Amino acid sequence: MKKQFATLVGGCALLLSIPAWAGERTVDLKIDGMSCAMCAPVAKKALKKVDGVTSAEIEGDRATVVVEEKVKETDLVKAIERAGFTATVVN
Ligand SMILES: [Cu+2]
Repeated sequence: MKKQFATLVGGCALLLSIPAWAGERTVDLKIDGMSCAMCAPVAKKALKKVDGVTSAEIEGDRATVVVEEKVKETDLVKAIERAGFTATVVN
């Protein structure tokens, strides 16, 4: 019985890690100006610093950012620009 409960909790944690739950949405950005391997972590850090950003993943020149409802696309673009890159919203 105890073991079953643990499995259930584990399952819930997994569900919560899926971005598309209430009050949040995913914003895809195309980032220009990332010229070396160190750029992606810098851009990722900049995105994560924005208030209301739940997660930011960068792959190639694309960033997938999970944000709370209050976050505007322009907030993300500005954060990227402050970090020295340019960003365009893809979706
Ligand atoms: Cu770089």
